[in-house]
Amino acid sequence: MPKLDATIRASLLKDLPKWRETQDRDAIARQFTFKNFSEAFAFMTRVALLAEKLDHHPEWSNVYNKVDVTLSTHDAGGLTAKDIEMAKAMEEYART
Ligand code: H2B
Repeated sequence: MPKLDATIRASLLKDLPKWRETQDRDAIARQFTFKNFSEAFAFMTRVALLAEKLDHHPEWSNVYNKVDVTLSTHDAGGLTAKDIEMAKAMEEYART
């Protein structure tokens, strides 16, 4: 899985306005806020199942109703299409 080239990457990130590019490494990050822990954990459960299916796993932490996520492809040493796919799925899951 190749790292995204700069042009494609910029255009894909336009569709993910709530995600920021991290300063220290080639990754994107976002904090999700839910109503309570139960909603946050339900989100994490759905993401976990997808992560296993895609064999692509988020770096994340949870405190009560907040989930902090960083996405990067470790094998590629940076951002790839898999991270974009995962970010879009997370957006979808957080809405529903
Ligand atoms: N997740 C992420 N975020 N990046 C990877 O490169 C990655 C992964 N690689 N999950 C997978 C697992 C790999 O280590 C296994 C062996 O397929």
